[in-house]
Amino acid sequence: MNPAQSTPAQNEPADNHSSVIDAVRTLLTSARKVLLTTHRNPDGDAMGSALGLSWLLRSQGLQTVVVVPTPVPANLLWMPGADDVVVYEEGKAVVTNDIDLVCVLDLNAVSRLAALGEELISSGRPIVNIDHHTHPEDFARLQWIDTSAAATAAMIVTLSRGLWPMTAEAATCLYAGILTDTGGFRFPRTTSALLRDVADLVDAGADPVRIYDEIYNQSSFGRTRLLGKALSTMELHAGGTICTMIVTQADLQHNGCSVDDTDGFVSNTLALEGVRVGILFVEIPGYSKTSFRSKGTMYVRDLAAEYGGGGHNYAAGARIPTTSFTETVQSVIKRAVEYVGDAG
Ligand SMILES: [Mn+2]
Repeated sequence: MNPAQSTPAQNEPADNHSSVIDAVRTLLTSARKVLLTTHRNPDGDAMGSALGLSWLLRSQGLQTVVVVPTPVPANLLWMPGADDVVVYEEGKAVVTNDIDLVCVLDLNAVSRLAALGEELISSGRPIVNIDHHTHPEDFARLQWIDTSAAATAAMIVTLSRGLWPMTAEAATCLYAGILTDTGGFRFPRTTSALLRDVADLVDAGADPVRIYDEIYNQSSFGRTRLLGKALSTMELHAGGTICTMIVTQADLQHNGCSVDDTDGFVSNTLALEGVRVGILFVEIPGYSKTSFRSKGTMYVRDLAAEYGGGGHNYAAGARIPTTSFTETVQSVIKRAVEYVGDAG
């Protein structure tokens, strides 16, 4: 039983958050033009929360612009508003004079904005941070952090309730964010309250069949072949409680894939009976993009943090510098075995 599920009140419209939610609402509704942004390599929740909030603000007559530090992945380009998203280019200013508020979504550290973060901070504009990751940095004027939220998109649903009517475009984006961050309503924090919110999104026009199809049924042939290769590298450690998976540069090139194509691969490690920790290593020149997943009473956030990474208790990641990818993989596995042993 995970901690979030054992306390049913945690995913209710949180009373302990109500004053900060009110403050966020006040800041957002008093702005004229809001720049919304999210983390590099944006995922479904990053794009879903940014675009979803953008649509809601626009429905209230505000102007918005969504800026991302790195391009929107191909399987999210269908999202309403994705065409108008600005991909940040260093040296090309995005904080124009008319922007009076910056809203940073689904991230807890300025470094995850890459070079865009520096421009936002130095612009001096007030920053609102809405996020559900643990251990947030203190970089915003106003921070609303709810680590019990299944997705940042779910926090936007809470934010809008009783304030702004849900539109079909916003509902579609927010549904996509919740769908992806819960792994299709399977991961911890998939509470009854969340599913009621999701039902409201469907009532407002989100189409579960179409959204699933757009996100999950668009794999290229190369990506599925790459998954096959990755599955064939799986190894068990620590008495079958750790499962590792490896994707090399050669695998990516051979199948015409980029690192984004490995998104979601790691969840296969937790599908094995007895496995409590899953690790995916993707070889990038100079580092290993390392994804950690866990279940039950095992948390991997602290393990990722040992390598300068972070994330959630059950889903975390780190970019681990490498001189030899193979040696890095072996040393992380060794440490993970100790980590699982320590946790008992
Ligand atoms: Mn998220």
